[in-house]
Amino acid sequence: MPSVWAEETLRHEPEAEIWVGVRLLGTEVPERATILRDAVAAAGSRIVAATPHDDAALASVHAPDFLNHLASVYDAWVEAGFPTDPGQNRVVPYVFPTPAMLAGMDARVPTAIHARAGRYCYDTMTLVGPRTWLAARAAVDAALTAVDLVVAGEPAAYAICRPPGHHATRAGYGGSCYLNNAAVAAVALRRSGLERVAIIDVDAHHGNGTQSVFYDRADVFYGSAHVDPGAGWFPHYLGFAEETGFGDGEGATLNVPLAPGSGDELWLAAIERIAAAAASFRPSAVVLSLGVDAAADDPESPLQVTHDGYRRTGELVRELGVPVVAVHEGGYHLQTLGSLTVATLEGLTR
Ligand code: SP5
Ligand code: ZN
Repeated sequence: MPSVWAEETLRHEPEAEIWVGVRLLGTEVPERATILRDAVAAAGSRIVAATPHDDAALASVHAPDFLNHLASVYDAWVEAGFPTDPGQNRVVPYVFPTPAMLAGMDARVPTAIHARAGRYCYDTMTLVGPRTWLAARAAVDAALTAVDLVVAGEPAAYAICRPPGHHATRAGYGGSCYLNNAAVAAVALRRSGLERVAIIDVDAHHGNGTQSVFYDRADVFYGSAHVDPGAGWFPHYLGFAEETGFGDGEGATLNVPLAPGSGDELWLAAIERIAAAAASFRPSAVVLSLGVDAAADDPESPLQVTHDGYRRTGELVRELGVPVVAVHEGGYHLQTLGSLTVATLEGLTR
C-alpha cells in the first residue's frame, strides 16, 4: 500500500502548548512524521511524494477569510513586534469572541493582530509559527495525493499528515489542528464522482471539526469512537452520543464515547457499531481518520487499546469492501506510534 510523504510537514514547529495557562512542551512534534514514514517504509510500504494540489477541495471545506488568516497571521505577528515585546515567538491568542463575550451581538473585526489572533482559534494549545501554514498546506496535499491514488485504482492509500486535522472547523483551528485533511479528502472523493463517502475516525479524541463540516450533509457519514468528552477530555464540548446530524444530515453522524480506561473489548464493540452504520450508509469509499492515541501508552488519552486492537480496527474498515484513504491524525507516544500505525494499516490491507 502506498504512503504519501511531504517533507514540508516537518516545518511546523509549535515548540509548546499553553495548557491551563502553563507553557508545556507540546507532544505534536515534527519527529512524529519521520517516525511514521520510517515505520511504514520498513514494513514495506511504497513511499510516494505528495504533489501540489489547487485549493478547490480545500476552499469547499474552509472559509476564505479563515484560510487568508492562517496563511498570514504569523507574518503579521512578527511585523507587530510580538517576538521581541513581550517576547512571544508564536501566535498565541488571549481573547476569544465566544458567545459568553458577545452575548448575542456580532463580533466586530479588530485591526490589532493580538486581537485578531483569537478570531479563528478556539484554544491556547495550538500555536502558529513561521512555517505552520507551509506544513498544514503540505499535509492537505498529502491527503489529496492519497485520494488521487485511490481514484486511480489503489484499494488503499495512507497519507502521513502532520499537523493533524480533525479538530479544524470550517473557520476555526484548535486541538493541534489547522486544516482538516480528512474533510478535504472526503470532499475530493465526492468531487471525483463518488456519491457517498464515510469518514471513520479512530483517533482517541472526537473529531469535532470533521463532524461540524458535514453535520447537515446527507452525502458524507461521520462516525467516531473516542474518550468521553464529558469525562474531561478534549474537545470537551462536542462528541456526545446525542449528536446525530442536522437537517439532511440527520442520522449521518454517529458518536460512540467511551469511558476513560476502556480497552480493546469496548473499543472494538464501538468500531463494530460504527462500521455497521457506515455499511448501512452504502459508501463508495472510506476516509479513515487514523489517530493512534487511543493506545495504552499514549500520553494524551486514557484509553487502553492494544496493537491487536488497532489491527482489528483496520480489518473492520477493510471488511466494508470499499477503497480507503487513511489520513493520519493523533498519536503521541514516540516509541509505539509507528508500530501502532503499521498494525492498523496491516489490518486494512490483509
Ligand atoms: C489530533 C489530536 O489528537 N489532537 C488532540 C488534542 C488534545 N490535546 C489536549 C492536550 C491537553 C493537555 N496536554 C497535556 C497533558 C498533560 N498530561
Ligand atoms: Zn487525538
